Amino acid sequence: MVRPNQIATELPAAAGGPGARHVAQRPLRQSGLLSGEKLKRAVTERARAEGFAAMRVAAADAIPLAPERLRAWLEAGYHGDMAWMDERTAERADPRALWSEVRSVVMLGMNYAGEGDPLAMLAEPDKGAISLYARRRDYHDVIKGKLKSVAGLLAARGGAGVKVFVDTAPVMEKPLAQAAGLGWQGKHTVLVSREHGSWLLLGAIYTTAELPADEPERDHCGSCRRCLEICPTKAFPAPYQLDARRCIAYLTIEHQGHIDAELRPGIGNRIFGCDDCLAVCPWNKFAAAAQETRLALREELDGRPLAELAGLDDAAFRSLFAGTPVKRTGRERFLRNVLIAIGNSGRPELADSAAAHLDAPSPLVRAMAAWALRRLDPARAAKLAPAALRNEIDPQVRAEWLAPAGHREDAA
Ligand code: B12
Ligand code: SF4
Ligand code: SF4
Repeated sequence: MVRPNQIATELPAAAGGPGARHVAQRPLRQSGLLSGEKLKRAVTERARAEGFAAMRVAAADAIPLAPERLRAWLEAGYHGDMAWMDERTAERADPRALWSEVRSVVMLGMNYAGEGDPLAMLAEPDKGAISLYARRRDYHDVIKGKLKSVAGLLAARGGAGVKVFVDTAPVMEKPLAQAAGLGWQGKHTVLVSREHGSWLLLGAIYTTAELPADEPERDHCGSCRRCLEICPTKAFPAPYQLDARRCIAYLTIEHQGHIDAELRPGIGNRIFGCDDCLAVCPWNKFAAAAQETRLALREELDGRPLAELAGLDDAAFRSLFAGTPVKRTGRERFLRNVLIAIGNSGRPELADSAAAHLDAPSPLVRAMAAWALRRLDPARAAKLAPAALRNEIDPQVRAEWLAPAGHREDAA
């Protein structure tokens, strides 16, 4: 998951990144440098010590199908309003276009499996379900620091240039991870590992070192279709293809505008991200719970009452979600999501929580407050509508008040 304003800061300015700077500051003692298998072994040991569950290497030219596949995905419009996915596409699809000197790509995976059923909260519609990756410290911060440590060793012991990436740069992490043999891209498009199931977060180190490449992993999905069938918003036009515009992760995290009425019921009580297609994968049975303490789950974030979440003011929102990916999305979009969950809850007692936001400064929030109230307490909404419409100038908020009862999303 990426924010456009982070792309630039994610790319180390100096050609070698932090590790290379380290090298440049010291005279190279050529005799002490490692190469080939020995260097790879030293890097693997450091990766293990930093808590990575898996590490493997791909050659820089290992994803020849990526440019065509990325182009097809973008041409289909599946990226929605993530305009940054349609920028720097040559660099994204080929590591050598991003950095001409790169020879090897070290791919690393951090296990974030939980202990219980990741979908348990979906059975409690008056509570908010937050996806597993987001109920903890932001992985970008945690993994970036660890990647720098591994890259630093690679630079110091191999005399190599390095750049580190986690999520926010034009890098196709999943195809690279498959090419390196960390796992394969399942039919849900996420990388699945035979040891860790769907629960690996990825990071990459580009390096000028020629490291021995590992074998790519092959597809082990077989005839299984579980992930495709469970998707609540039917976001897979075909196996191995995701239309992000219909994916709840995109809608609740990346999408800045109003969420289409047709898609709202499928969102249920998922207020930040979605784990459904990942959680049903049979390969998860081999996954052990995450050990990395800096990625420890913050249990208190799971299943908070929607009424409480809708009542958080800005300071309380920031304090509750400090350090997590939820905070980055901001309170306005968070409230939009919470109000959709309230509208989906089927609990008339939550109507007050919706009504409390009818006069919110943000049209995004006002619109979803009207939608939720109309679903939970149509009679009260009908009484309030004339006054609301007299004062409302935003066309999309007006449209929520004026949509015919039982409008199209109820048929979805
Ligand atoms: C954009 C993005 C999103 C978008 C789009 C997701 C997508 N599938 O592209 C949205 C916002 C929806 C999203 C959601 C999520 N994301 Co995200 N996201 C990214 C990001 C930044 C880029 C992904 C990308 O390049 N997409 C473009 C398309 C073209 O690439 P693709 O999915 O690889 O598409 C391939 C297939 O279509 C394939 N293909 C096409 N036809 C065929 C045919 C066959 C036969 C085969 C085999 C393949 C195939 O070819 C394409 C190229 O390889 C990456 C980080 C990064 N820089 O890589 C994280 C990343 C993929 N996200 C991640 C996570 C954790 C998630 C969520 C689980 C979060 C959540 N719980 O809510 C969900 C998962 C939803 C899902 N089912 O994908 C992790 C996944 C880790 C892993 N194990 O794979 C990543 C790698 C971030 C990280 N550093 O860990 N994400
Ligand atoms: S994350 Fe959820 S909405 Fe997105 S594709 Fe998977 S199941 Fe569908
Ligand atoms: S649920 Fe089945 S089809 Fe989907 S990724 Fe896992 S094994 Fe593949």
